[in-house]
Amino acid sequence: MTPIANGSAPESGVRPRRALTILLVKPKARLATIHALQRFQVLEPIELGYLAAMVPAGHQVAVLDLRFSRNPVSALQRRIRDLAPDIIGLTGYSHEGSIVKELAAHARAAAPKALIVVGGHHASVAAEDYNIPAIDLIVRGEGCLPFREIVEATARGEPAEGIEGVLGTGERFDPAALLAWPRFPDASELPIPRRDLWDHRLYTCAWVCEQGTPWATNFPATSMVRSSFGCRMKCTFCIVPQLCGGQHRPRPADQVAEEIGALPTDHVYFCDDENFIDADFAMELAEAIARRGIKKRYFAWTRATTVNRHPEVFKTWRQLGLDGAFLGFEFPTDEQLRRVKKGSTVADNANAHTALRSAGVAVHAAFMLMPELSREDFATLRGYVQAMPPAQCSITVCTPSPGTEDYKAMQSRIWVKNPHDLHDCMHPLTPTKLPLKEFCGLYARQLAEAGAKNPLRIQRRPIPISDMIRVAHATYRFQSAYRNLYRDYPRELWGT
Ligand code: B12
Ligand code: SF4
Repeated sequence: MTPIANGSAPESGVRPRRALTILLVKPKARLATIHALQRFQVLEPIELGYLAAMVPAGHQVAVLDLRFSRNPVSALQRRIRDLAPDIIGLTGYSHEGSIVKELAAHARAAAPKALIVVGGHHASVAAEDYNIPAIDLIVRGEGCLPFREIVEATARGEPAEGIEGVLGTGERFDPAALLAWPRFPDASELPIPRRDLWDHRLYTCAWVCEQGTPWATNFPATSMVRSSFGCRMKCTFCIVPQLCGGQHRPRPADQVAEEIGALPTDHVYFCDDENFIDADFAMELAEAIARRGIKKRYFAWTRATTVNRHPEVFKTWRQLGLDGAFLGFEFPTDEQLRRVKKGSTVADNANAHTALRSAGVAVHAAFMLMPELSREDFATLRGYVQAMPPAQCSITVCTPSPGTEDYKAMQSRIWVKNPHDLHDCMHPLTPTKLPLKEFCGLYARQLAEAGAKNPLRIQRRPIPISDMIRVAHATYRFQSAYRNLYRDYPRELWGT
């Protein structure tokens, strides 16, 4: 059972009138593709840890991660019965939007007096979807400060109104508020997430590196750390430029280093949008970590152009323990890269790949498929991946996030009733040129072939038997989830 803990944030001058109990919930996804992904990687509910850290002292907070529940609805009902929460907070990505609404309805039935608040990516980009009676408040954007104000108002017995970034529902829902993106707070105002609210050993990640230690696990317990927000680039399929106004905003380096030093795990997955785009900050953070003598392993997201401009940053970070870097390769041709304003070329990707590997950093190469791909286009991608040096590959389908110009442009062609339900970046949202079933078959085959490029497979280093079984099982489930993803569509769209 997840521990309950007292809120830890210092009070901001207003004494709580009533001690509240707060339950924060991470939903369990419905799609088999996401379950398959989670067999390789299931990371901390860090967004809930952030919110919990903002709850003023004197209130009680618990985190319920339903990803581990066989029956999420009864797990939620049980927890509500045990805790009788005054506030229930739910987070969710777009593909979880319907699940969040269902959970909110169950929560409402189980705790009719509780305030039900939703936040997370779907709330930020499609708040109108949450305008239902089971939900009281919708928080858009960074939730720490608004959540704290919601808790304080509720403790005073006042309605949580007029808080920036917070929308009421029903008659209080204000569509005009959606015209502007929520502003990001000063990064230094954010707290250190409460990681004591979950068991860190549950959160593991298939760890990629160029030279692994014999018999070390492939799935170490991993913590997430956010060292910055946002990205300066403007790729047209990505929501980050809107959410962060095109700015990259680092947290104070010493604060991040302190947080890393106190982590319960040796492995750190950075959940920044782009970790190294500000080379000065990247070096400052490296310095702050090195000065404290912190020894951890790191995985971070970056761009080819960042690597090529600042190879020295990656050499320094390699010495600190950077094992792997996520690079958005996206497409195998310059024409496709230009179309999404990626700001890099095929040659940039290849150079960055070589530079990282020669520094000893393994590459996670992320590709996207366009729904319009023909058999020849799939063959081009196959050839490209086959010729590439070793890399852990991921392949998604380009499905721009709601809120982007690309999403608006494709909206009239969306071929399913509730696109949010399939918005896991693996389900094509517009018609595929090939019959959908064939598209899925080629997609699964491409993933299988790309899997053979994984440095971990190439190393052939001995791993624990339990890991071998886990990898074999996860790979089988992964393949079949992708081959069969057409089944998530109405039968008439499957094609022959
Ligand atoms: C790290 C990351 C991952 C990690 C792990 C995330 C995790 N915890 O499991 C991995 C690599 C596994 C991953 C996977 C996926 N991801 Co991802 N990921 C990110 C990334 C880069 C950072 C997310 C993060 O952890 N941020 C740090 C936390 C602290 O911030 P936060 O989540 O925004 O939470 C704050 C606010 O949103 C708000 N808030 C959140 N919840 C709540 C709840 C309440 C009640 C309140 C009041 C406020 C609130 O306050 C929080 C506190 O700071 C984002 C990009 C981005 N800019 O956020 C994409 C992003 C979230 N991912 C996205 C997607 C699509 C996916 C995948 C579906 C992609 C795929 N096919 O692989 C999968 C799905 C995973 C899943 N389990 O469902 C999209 C979501 C789009 C959408 N509209 O939903 C994003 C925005 C990327 C993008 N550019 O489009 N992801
Ligand atoms: S895809 Fe990556 S590089 Fe492009 S805008 Fe989004 S975060 Fe930045």
